[in-house]
Order: sequence, then structure tokens, then C-alpha cells
Amino acid sequence: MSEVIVFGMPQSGYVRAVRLACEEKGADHVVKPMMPAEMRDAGRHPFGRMPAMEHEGTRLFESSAILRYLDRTFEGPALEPADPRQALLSVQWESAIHDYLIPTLGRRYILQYIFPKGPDGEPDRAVIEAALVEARGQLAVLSEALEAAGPFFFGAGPAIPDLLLTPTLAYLEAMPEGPELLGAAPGLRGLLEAMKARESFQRTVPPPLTEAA
Ligand SMILES: N[C@@H](CCC(=O)N[C@@H](CS)C(=O)NCC(=O)O)C(=O)O
Repeated sequence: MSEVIVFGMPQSGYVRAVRLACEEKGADHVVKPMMPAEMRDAGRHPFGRMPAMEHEGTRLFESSAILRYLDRTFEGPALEPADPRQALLSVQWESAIHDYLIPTLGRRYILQYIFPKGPDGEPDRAVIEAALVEARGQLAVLSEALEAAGPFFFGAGPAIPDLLLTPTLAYLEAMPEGPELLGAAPGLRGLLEAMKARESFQRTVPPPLTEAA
């Protein structure tokens, strides 16, 4: 099969989730770096976000759709549980990650440290503290779910929610409060450690986030 083309900056956690899936599924891929405005202007993502994908005439945007495409097209280990009810739980956790954890932890916490918006170009402590209050609760819920199955959401290998979570957890670990937050979330720490041991993780380490500015 021909190469999967992944559009977006490799520093993006969502782009990395798609790359992790390519690696897990054994899909050759190449990243075409593009900033959000270019994603829209080039017709890759009508909402000007990343990632998008093209493979053998199929063009997709939105990470959950792309991850399912990869799962259903390539032969590597399944990224979705076969049991239909378990598969619905995957959708549930994906939505929670997209709608709650990534906006809180990614946008309001991690990006505040990387691209500070506070007075004098420092991180805005009020934004960070407010995000931390919400993030602690969200991390606890996800950690508990992972502790029950562990180290992955379903079965012996990573599934779609694991791949969506991993890049944000890897960024979190390097943040000032990261070790403390992960220390209080054993399920998430277990997932991150399990993913770090995989070739897919090692082959998708992004360049420094500041280089995407
Ligand atoms: N729902 C989208 C979210 C994509 C998303 O928010 N991507 C971020 C990068 S990690 C982005 O494009 N940010 C650019 C911006 O908000 O302008 C998906 O799952 O693919």
C-alpha cells in the first residue's frame, strides 16, 4: 500500500496521535508540516485545525475519524475493541479526551507555559491555577478508568483513546506540576510508561514545541 500523508505540525499532540497509530498499524507515513491557516487555505481542514490525512484517494480530517480509517485499512493489531459495547466505551473516552481533558490540560495549561500570555510575557498564573483545578478532577476520572483495565483502556495493546491521551501526557510530564499530577494518577502514569516502552512512541518524538511558533 502507498504511504499515508499526515498534514499538520509534528509538535501537535493530535498529529502525534495519528503518527502513533500509523506506527502501531505498520502504515508507512510521511508528515507534511502545515500551520492552521495553511491547513484551511490548502483545503485540508475546513476549520483550520490539524491533523488531516490523505491515503489512496481518501481525504479525512478529525483525529478520531483518521484513527479509525487507519485501524480499518491496515493490518496491524486492532485499535478498537471488537465487542460493540466496548467499542462504544472507546467513543465515550475519546469524546471526554477531546472535549474536556485536551482543552483544559493542553490549551489552558501546557500551552500557557509554552506560549505565555500573562503580564511581561510570563505564564498567566490565574489561567494556570484555574486550569489545574479542573485538570486534577479530569485526570482522576481517566486514571480510575485506566486503573481498572491497565495499562491500556482495552486489552493488551493501545487503543484509540490511549493514542489520543499519550501525546498530552508526554507534554504534561515535562511541565512544572506534571510529576505531581501524574503521581496522583497511577492509571495515567501506567499508560505513559507502557507507551514510552513502545517503538511507536520512540519513533514519533516531536521536535520542541516552541519551534511550531
Ligand atoms: N477535533 C480535532 C481537534 C484538532 C485540534 O484542535 N488540533 C490543534 C493542534 S493539537 C490545532 O489545530 N490547533 C490550532 C488552532 O487551534 O489554531 C481533532 O480531533 O482532530
